[in-house]
Amino acid sequence: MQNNGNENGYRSGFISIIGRPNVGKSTFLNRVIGQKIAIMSDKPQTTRNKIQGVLTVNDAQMIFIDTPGIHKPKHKLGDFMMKVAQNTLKEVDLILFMVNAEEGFGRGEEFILEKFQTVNTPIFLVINKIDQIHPDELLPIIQSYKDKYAFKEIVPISALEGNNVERLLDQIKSFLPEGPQYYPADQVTDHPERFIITELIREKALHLTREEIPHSLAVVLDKMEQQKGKDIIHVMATVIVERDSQKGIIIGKQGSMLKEIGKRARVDIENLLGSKVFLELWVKVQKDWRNKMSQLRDYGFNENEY
Ligand SMILES: Nc1nc2c(ncn2[C@@H]2O[C@H](COP(=O)(O)OP(=O)(O)OP(=O)(O)O)[C@@H](O)[C@H]2O)c(=O)[nH]1
Ligand SMILES: [Mg+2]
Repeated sequence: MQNNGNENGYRSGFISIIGRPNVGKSTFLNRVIGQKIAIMSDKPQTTRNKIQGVLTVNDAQMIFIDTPGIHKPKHKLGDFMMKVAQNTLKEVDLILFMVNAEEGFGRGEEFILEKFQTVNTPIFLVINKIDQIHPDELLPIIQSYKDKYAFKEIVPISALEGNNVERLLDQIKSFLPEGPQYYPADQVTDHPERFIITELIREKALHLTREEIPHSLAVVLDKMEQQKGKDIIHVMATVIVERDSQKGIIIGKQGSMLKEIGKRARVDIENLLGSKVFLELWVKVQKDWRNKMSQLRDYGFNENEY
C-alpha cells in the first residue's frame, strides 16, 4: 500500500465522495461523522450542493466532501450539480468512487470513469449496500470493476449498517499526506446551521411526497430568532414549488401534509440546535425556478462558491 505520510506525523486531507445518484454517498458521510449533516432519501438527486463533513481522530483529520450524484444534466440545476461534483475531483487528496452492489457496471459508471481519465488523484472503489447481496455475489462484482480502472483499493461496505466502514477509514487515513488540522476538533461541518435547517425541511417533503414533487422543490429560510424571554427558537421557512398543483400537494388536505412535514422537520431541527423550536412553514409557487439562474442563486445555489 502506498504511504504518503510520515509514520509519526499528523495526517490530513480532503476526500471527495463521487458516484451516481442514490448509491448512498450521503448515508456514508453521516455514518462517518456520526451526525446527520447531509439529507438522504430513496429519490435520486437528493444532494444538490457540496457538503463537507469533518472527522477528527487523535492522529488525523479527514474532510469528506459529499457531492451531488453524477448524471447527465437535463436542466440548469442539473448542470450546476454536475459542475459541483466534477470541480472537486482535482482538488482533493483522494476520491471515493461509490457504486451500488445491487446494480452491475452500467453506462452511469462508465460516464464517471471517463471523467476520471483526466485526474491524477488516487481513487478507491467503494462498493456500497453489501447488506443487500449474498456474499458469493461480491467477488464477481469486484472482478468486473478491476479491469476498468487501476483503483488503489476496492472496499465493500454497508453505509447503512456500518459494515467495514472502520476499515475503510483506516485505509483512507493511510493514504492521506502529512498535514495540519484544518478545523477545530469539535467542528463537524463547514455548512452553517441555516443551510442544514432548510435541507432537513426539504428531506421531509421528499420523504412524504411522490416522484413528481422532489425535483421541483426548494426551501428558503426566512427567519430564525430566539423568542424573547423564552427558551424557544422561532424558525420561519418557505417551501418553493414550480406549479399550483404542487403547492396543493405540499399543503395537503386542510394543511395536513404541510403539518406533517413541519412536525418531522421540527424534531430534527431541535436535535440540531439543541433547543425547542417553533417551526412555521409557508408554500410559494415560483414558475420554472430550476431553469432561472438568478433564482437558483436566491435559493442558495451559488456557482462562485465551488
Ligand atoms: N440497504 C442499504 N441501503 C442504503 C445503504 N446506503 C444507503 N442506502 C439507501 O440508499 C438510498 C440513497 O441514499 P443517499 O445517501 O441519499 O444516496 P446519495 O448517493 O447521497 O444520493 P444523491 O444525493 O441523490 O446522489 C437511501 O434510501 C438510503 O437509505 C446501504 O448500505 N444499504
Ligand atoms: Mg446525497
